[in-house]
Amino acid sequence: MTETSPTVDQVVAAPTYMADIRFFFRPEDVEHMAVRGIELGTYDGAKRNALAIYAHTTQPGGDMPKDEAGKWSAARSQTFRNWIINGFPLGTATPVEPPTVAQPPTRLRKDITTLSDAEFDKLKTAFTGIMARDPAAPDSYFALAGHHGLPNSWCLHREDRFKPWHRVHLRVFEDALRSVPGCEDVTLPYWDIATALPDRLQYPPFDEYVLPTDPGATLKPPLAGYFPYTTQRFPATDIEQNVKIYGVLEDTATSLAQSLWGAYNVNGYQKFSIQAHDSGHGSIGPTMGDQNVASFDPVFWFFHCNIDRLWLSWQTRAGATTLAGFKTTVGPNTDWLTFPPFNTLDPYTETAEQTIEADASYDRLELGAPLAGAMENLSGSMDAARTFSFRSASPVSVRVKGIHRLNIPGSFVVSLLADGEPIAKRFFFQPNDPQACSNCVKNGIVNIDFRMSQEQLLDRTLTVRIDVPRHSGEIGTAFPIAQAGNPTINARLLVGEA
Ligand SMILES: [Cu+2]
Repeated sequence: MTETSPTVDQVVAAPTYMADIRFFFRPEDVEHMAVRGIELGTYDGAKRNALAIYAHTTQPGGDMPKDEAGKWSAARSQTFRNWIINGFPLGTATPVEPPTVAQPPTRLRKDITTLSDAEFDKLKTAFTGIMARDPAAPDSYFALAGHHGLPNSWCLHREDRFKPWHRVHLRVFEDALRSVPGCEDVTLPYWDIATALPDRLQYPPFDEYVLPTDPGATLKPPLAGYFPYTTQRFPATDIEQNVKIYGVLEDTATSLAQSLWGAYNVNGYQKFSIQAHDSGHGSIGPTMGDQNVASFDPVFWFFHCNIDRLWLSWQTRAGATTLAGFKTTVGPNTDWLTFPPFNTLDPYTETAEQTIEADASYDRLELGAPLAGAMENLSGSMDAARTFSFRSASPVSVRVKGIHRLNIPGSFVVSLLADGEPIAKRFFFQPNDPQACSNCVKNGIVNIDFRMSQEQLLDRTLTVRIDVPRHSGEIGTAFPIAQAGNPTINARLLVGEA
């Protein structure tokens, strides 16, 4: 990987995988051993093969790596030995300086509020250009939005390939913008959702989109209800309020502090960034909150550009901007990343592993606070060989676990109530008829995680409620919990290695 260890070559008494050991293996070493079926590039691989690694790399006599420059120093071998003796601690990532890229990506994406008037005019020309194309043309706005929503619904949400799929989706859309005459160098700007909805997105062609044809008509059976259709958004002040109510910025901050990419639906960067994404969708409007049509609202592209920027921010913090670096943050299962057909991103030809090294750069990444210290790797359970301690500041994870989302007719809101008063809410983004969405069906059972402080919960009675905002019939929007697959509520005090 291009990232290098923050520690100089000296013995580390209490090394961890994330802070020290993962930097000991060069991409060429990992590749070289992978062909022999020996995995060095992940935590599990390094742990499993630790004794053999130690024997083959320790001098004198160690025969790996083959080249003189790659030989391990006595200090490195001792550090590795300490890691084995201490029981292979995983630890947390120590944010490293952004790697210097030999050739920075040519596409620089900027904050939409900072575009010059000329740049903004060009962006308008590009959007207007693709919106005016025949909806049947593959590079029309209608067709490209239809990759994500109706009629194709190829988008991968709530699964491991969510971020890779959307990274390609954005680039393909940007390519279409660039195919408009005079817009060859245009890039898609982002809207930083931590700031109010920019004025610039509240006027044509960015305020709304009128569907030129029925996106449900070509489905078998046809899906009614989306034609005629004009995208709808909440007023900017409501959006700002919703972003707060749904904890979008909290989940984003939690995601950026994670050491590990994590497993889908369970932990790590993924878990909290997907939650923040979903809640962002729900904050913006009825169209953005409905997976069938969200991508037709022009704000979708600026919102998702920001999601991609946040992903690159996390990658940079966690030392995960290269494929080798990224793999050190992923758990034992990397099939979704590298093993066909589990890594495909239909309809695009790229596979998940090809999206890790970003093809665009951003004028600003979120590299704030955690850069000063370690990131976190908190969990509700820990290897008995490791030491941990409870602190009064330890957060509590309240997980609403096992929600059968396919039973729920549309996007929904999960609220955590203490003594009957909502203390936190999260929005879950899905189509109105999730049973008809094949990607949804593959991940039908989901969890929502609330990360709370102990004071918010102590001596209070906790309950959960599910609402479906688009249903506001006689009984209101409440959805019977029992019909959502009888989810359980798990509360766990989160601990890290002491
Ligand atoms: Cu989205």
